Amino acid sequence: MKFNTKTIHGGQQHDPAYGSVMPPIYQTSTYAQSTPGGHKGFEYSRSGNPTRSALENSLASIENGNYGLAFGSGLAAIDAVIKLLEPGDEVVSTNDLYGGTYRLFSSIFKKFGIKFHFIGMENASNIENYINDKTKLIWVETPTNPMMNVIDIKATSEIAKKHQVLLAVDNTFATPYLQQPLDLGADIVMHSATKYLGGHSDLVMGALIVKDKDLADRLYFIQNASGAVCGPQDSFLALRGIKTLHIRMQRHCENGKAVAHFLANHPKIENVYWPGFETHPNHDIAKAQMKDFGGMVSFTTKGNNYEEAIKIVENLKVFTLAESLGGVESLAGHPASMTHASIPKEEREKTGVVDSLIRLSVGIEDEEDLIADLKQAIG
Ligand code: P1T
Repeated sequence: MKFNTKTIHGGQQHDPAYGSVMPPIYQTSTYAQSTPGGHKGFEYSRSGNPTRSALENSLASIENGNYGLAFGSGLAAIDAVIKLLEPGDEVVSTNDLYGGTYRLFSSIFKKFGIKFHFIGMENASNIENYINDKTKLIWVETPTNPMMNVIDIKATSEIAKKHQVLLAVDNTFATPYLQQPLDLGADIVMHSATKYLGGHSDLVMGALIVKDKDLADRLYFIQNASGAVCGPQDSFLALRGIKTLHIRMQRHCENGKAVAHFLANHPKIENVYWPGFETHPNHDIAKAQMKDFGGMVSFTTKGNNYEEAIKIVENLKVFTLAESLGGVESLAGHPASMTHASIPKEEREKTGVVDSLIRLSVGIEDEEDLIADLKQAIG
């Protein structure tokens, strides 16, 4: 089955009871048993729910994995991955990454004795400088949030295999429409399904997808033991969102490209971060591992003026000033004061998250309206 067909049918079957084409929303916490342990595959909805299972099968299918696990948020999914580790273990992580992921690593798991090295991975060979016999995991976000750096997944997976450490890739920005990390050698794919997979800004959810049964069993144990699962209603919505992922992503990419080029030619704009430009430092890697370049674009204004950036995001009318990304509607954010405020100023400025940086999640509206909106807001 090819990708577009998989988004609609992958891992799915019509409901055996009445043949409903979409899985029913099994809004139940528990399931009747004829005798202790005598049930039809489900006993309690933290451990498993048929609507969530339908979603988890779809997730596994679209990422070319064998097992999918759905969580109550993207961070809950990341939390489960780090719980594979023990005190004393070390993680090599991308230095430019979602502020909440940085906060989870540096404020929660550091307390439990796990050490994180936040490093630039634009040149994958740099990763080896931080690997030692305590390293258990490489954590990669690509493209990164918000600087749109691109990391070579295949080269990173070769390093991970050589040192026998796990490689997890946060595929939130790219989605499996653009890149499929498991095929490039990653062990775990993670999503904030809140974003493009859900696609309509109406749910908060996370996902993990793996190929290996033992790893799936260990993650399922954590999912059930820690309990950060998503509910059946949200599972239904995510499943519905995934069915249009391919056509939404196609338009996100077209509009993202138009917006990136408009900004690059604007006299008041300093830098535009988008992997589709030939001048992007890892454009060749993006071209090799991604099908297109996505709908996320970040930029800075000339003079790096905080007040000017704030004025631009306040002036936007079609773009909504809001946290999050990946919905059908265009959103704009100011990472330094919003999504990445939990990273100390000194740290975030090292990776380029300066005061004038604006991040756009380019939606699927008409391109002309988006560009007219940016034009009037930038002035
Ligand atoms: O918000 P949640 O579903 O828990 O997902 C966390 C997360 C993980 N990984 C990436 C790359 C993300 O972008 C996010 C969430 N990001 C935002 C809310 C944001 O506006 O960037």
